[in-house]
Amino acid sequence: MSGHCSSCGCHETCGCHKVIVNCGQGGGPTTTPATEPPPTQETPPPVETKPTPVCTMARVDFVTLRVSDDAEWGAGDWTLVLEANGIQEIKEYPDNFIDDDDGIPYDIGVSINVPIDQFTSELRVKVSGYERDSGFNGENDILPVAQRTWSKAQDFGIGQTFDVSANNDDAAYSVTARISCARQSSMVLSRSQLVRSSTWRLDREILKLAKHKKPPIEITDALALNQSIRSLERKGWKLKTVSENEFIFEGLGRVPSLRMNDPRKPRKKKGD
Ligand SMILES: [Ca+2]
Ligand SMILES: [Ca+2]
Ligand SMILES: [Ca+2]
Repeated sequence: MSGHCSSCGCHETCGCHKVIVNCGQGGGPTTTPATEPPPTQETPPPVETKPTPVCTMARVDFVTLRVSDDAEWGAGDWTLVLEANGIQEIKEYPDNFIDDDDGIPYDIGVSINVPIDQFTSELRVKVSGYERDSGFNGENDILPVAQRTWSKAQDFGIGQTFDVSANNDDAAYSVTARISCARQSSMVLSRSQLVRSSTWRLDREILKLAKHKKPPIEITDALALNQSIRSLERKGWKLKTVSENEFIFEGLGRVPSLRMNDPRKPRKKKGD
């Protein structure tokens, strides 16, 4: 191939493809005249953000217990069974600790981490337990089951604080629980995606400036990149690492979708 170059008469450093394009006159071998790329529109790079999981580990905090019937003549002896997607923790209160006459919330202070992967369809928060009885008092009193299920569509209840309550003949109570994301997921974006998602906004900004007869700003890749990073930060996604062309963000909540083009279609003139 380099032989083509020299016979073309171009200076030595030129590449073969350039030779044919630049030195057509009179010249060198025209073996492959169609080397110039066809004038097709540059296909836009894939614009979707990678569908990484939003939260890979949810945390359910069982915060407080309120009791309106303690299942005992005096104060009750409660054992709570706390559950999130089948993972159990036991909270045992001391004897005579739970008294519906108190009318106060009792601390629970139990957290359960629930892994979330692509097969997880829901997050079920469940409370059950018993009021301890023995001897003269007979068998334990079974506490009614209080539960709530959050679907994947509800983002597994992440960010929610809520009460579950239940009652039966023996006992009545409610538990306040809170779901948060314990492990943040990451989002990987390329430099060109980040630049592109801000460039059209900056373009629009320039039009606005022109309309108000203000001096234009110079759009550079660095400026656009910086704008995108800051905009993601405002949405709760922090730039964690940059490796080669990949920008890795960590955040909470839904992965934001980046808009790559101006959603406003250019206005058509009448008659078009
Ligand atoms: Ca009892
Ligand atoms: Ca009582
Ligand atoms: Ca008891």
